This record gives sequence, C-alpha cells and structure tokens, in this order.
Amino acid sequence: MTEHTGSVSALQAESCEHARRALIVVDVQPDFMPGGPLACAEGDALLPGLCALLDADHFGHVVATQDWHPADHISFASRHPGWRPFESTTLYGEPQTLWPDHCLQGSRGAELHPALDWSRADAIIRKGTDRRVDSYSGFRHNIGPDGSRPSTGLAGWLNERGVTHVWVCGLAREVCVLWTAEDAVQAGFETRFLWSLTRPVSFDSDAATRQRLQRQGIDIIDADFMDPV
Ligand code: VGL
Ligand code: ZN
Repeated sequence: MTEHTGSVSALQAESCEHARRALIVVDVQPDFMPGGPLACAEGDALLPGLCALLDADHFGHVVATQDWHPADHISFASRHPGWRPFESTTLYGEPQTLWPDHCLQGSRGAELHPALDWSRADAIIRKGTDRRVDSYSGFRHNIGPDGSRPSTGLAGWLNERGVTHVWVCGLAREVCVLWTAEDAVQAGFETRFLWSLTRPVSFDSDAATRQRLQRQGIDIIDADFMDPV
C-alpha cells in the first residue's frame, strides 16, 4: 500500500509505459456539481486539476463515464411513493439508496461538463440507461432483476488495448468512483485512486471510503495534480 504525496511525478515514476495507462473519468457532469440536484461537496473544485491532467497527456487512453438515466429510473426517490431522496431501501435483494432525479438523458445537467476538453476521451460509457437497474461502476451495472451484474464491456475494451494500469477520478468519490475502482482491481488492473480529483456527496463517508480502498489494495494518490511538473 503506497501513499503518493508528490505531484505529477507520482505518475511519471510509474514503471509502465504510456500505452498501458488509462485514465477513467467518472461522471463529471453538471448535475453532480454545486447547485445541481445531486451535488457533491466542492464538486467543481476538481475541474482545474482535471483539465490540467488531461492536457498533460500522461495516459495512453482516456475513458469517460456518463450517468444517463431515463425519466422514470428506478433509483429516483420520485418513483417510490412515500420515500425521500437519500433514504435507503432494498432492490433485488441489495441495499439501494434512493436519489433525487438527476442526469436525465438529453438534459443540460447530464452533459459531460463543458469546462473540460472531452475530445481527449477515447471512449464514453453511458450507464444507468436501463430504467430497472442502477449503475455506479463503469465496469458493471448494479444488481438487476435477474440477480446478475452485467458488464459494460469496459474491461474488455481496456484489455484489448493492452492497458494494465488505471487511474480513476471524478464524482462521486464514495459512489461511482469507488465502485469503478473496486471493479477495476477485480478485473485485474493495477488501480490508483486520484483522491484529490474526486469529491464525495458527503465528506462523512471519507474514512470508510479510504478503508475500502486500502483493504482492496487500491493505491490512494493524494497529489495535487495542479502542481507544475
Ligand atoms: C452517482 C448516485 C447516483 C455518481 C450516480 O456518479 O456517483 N451517484 N448516480
Ligand atoms: Zn445516477
């Protein structure tokens, strides 16, 4: 378990070559920013650092995920009479948090955030498109009515390109970024969590998030990627 505290040098010191590295940018969308319906605390604070990281071209591959829900998505509290946003219920035998309506397909709040240069993304994975199934991780959907967690195809996409190391960042730290990192390591990728380029729905979750990452051998990189090289 390594905790990197340097700046971008932590990336440059990586032994693997450029083509083997992928950056996964999770759900950087206006609805998760302050003022949005499912705002992350300081959600917009990661934008300058992420912009600089994309410009620095440290990665052979960049993948973005985009939360992209139909209006009647099952994760919305509004679909469950008597329930309020952020309450936890059970869905297909697993705990399910009920969320405010967010990231409606085609809406402004569901766009990839306009402050970033998405032309650098080689692939965009849309998730949460099936009204019956929530989808946190970029790799696998949450549990569905048949009890399975179907793949999005992302692990295959990365494997076919020879990627061995992935860095994850984006929103929300304790939800979609965490689940993406956990699935990345399970799929066999060396996985780094770019802590300072994530923000949580609630900072109260931070200790538990760190514990889960550490238990699974996911490196937490605290570096401030806005530092000059
Ligand atoms: C997310 C809750 C619901 C996320 C997406 O991007 O972390 N959280 N949908
Ligand atoms: Zn969602």
